[in-house]
Amino acid sequence: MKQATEILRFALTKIDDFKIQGAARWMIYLFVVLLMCCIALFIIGWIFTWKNTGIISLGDMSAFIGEITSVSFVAAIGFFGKALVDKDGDGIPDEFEK
Ligand SMILES: [Ca+2]
Repeated sequence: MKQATEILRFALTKIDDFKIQGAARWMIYLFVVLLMCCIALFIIGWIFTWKNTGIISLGDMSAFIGEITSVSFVAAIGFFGKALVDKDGDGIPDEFEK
């Protein structure tokens, strides 16, 4: 758990390096937190099911891996990555200024 908080802290300091403020920044924070919570919940649920039933659900894990490597998921990550770029430093992501 301590390692997870270190990773989260590192990710947040990396986001801090970008010149982006206001609602867009909080939207990205919210997205990252919600995404990490969903992934953690799935993994916790998967382990809980494994412990209680003794059955390793490879189908569920395979579907999960398929989902997080899917085109739409990667596109969403790419979109939020582009939303962090603010080269002129006015607080509005350059992608939204177009
Ligand atoms: Ca800008």
